[in-house]
Amino acid sequence: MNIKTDLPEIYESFSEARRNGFIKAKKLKDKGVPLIGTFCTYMPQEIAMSAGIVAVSLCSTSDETIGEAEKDLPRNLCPLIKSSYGFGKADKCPYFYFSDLVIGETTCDGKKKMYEYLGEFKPVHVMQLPNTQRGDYSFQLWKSEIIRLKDIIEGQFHIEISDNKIRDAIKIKNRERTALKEFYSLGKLDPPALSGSEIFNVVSGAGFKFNKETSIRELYDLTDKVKKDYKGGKRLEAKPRILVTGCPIGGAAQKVVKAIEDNGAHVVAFENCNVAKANEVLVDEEKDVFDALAEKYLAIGCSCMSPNENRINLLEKMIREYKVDGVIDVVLQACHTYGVETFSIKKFVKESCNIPYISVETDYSQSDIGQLNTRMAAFIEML
Ligand code: BJ8
Repeated sequence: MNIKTDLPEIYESFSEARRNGFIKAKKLKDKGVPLIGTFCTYMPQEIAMSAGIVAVSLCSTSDETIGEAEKDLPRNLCPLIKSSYGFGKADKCPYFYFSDLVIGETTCDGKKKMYEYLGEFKPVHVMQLPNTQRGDYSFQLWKSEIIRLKDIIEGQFHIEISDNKIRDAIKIKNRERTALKEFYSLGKLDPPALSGSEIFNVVSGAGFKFNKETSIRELYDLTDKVKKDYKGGKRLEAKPRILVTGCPIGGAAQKVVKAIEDNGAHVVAFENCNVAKANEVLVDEEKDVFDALAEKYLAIGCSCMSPNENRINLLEKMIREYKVDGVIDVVLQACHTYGVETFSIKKFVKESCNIPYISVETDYSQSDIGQLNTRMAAFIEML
């Protein structure tokens, strides 16, 4: 059953949000609203929101500008990094074009070195992210970097950001995360109510809805509609249930999700940044705002952290809650941190959760689609 056609227009509005957002971004700029471009989940969006600035995720998910990037960067580099740089260099990303400031973080080596070059096309501020979540010194460094970000935004845009404004932004962002979680938790239904691609498109699209109140309302409307239809008997055929983890998989890398779905399984859960990694944990609304933001964002379980226990903790919880039959770990070509981490994730999934695991390395080209289909079919066959 293709449930997509039965979903309300809201579904389309989320799926198309990134493209429709180009015009909205221009209108906001025309009204004098500043835009900040971001690349990573570690960027504390509440700081931008509290200044009345729109934070938007920059183009980094297609191979369109990789050729341009490879004139300056090594070919054997993660496609996400090459794409990010290429869009900036070629000036082909409307969000990059409209951004007054770009925020990067010292996550992986390739990204932090790339930001040095990106600074030639736009003002770039790089937040110094610690490489470990352990120890008070890491927490204090990250907290001071969040305060520095606030100071830089205040200086560049001549805006004063009060603690109360940050607290208000924390509350809105928490409400958005809760609405997103209500929606993507529909993946827990067994048999599923909707496909993994549909879940993924809505959650990714929400990042390009600049009016958070409207977005939150639409997410609840959509969740209610799916639940009502499910009770009425609209459900997908039962198939093996897959959790996808690893590198971000938006845009071109979504081909992996398609290959899973085309070869007889459902993706019911996404641990990646695009879905759970960013939204599962809320910001504490009672604490000092900088303590609370530092705590939430530093706890993100990305492979650039050493050790990275929080990824394992989230995986354990999701494998259990979503009744997962197999885990597929997606590694973008030349991503060393996620690549090296496949060893510990495989061990954890197979030995502690007793379910099958496979890792796949891919890039943004279409050249490995045949190979992806073969590998996914073989993996799903044995579930
Ligand atoms: S918090 S996952 S968005 S860093 S895939 S560029 S790590 S070589 S994207 Fe990421 Fe932030 Fe982590 Fe999330 Fe480097 Fe690997 Fe490329 Fe990566």
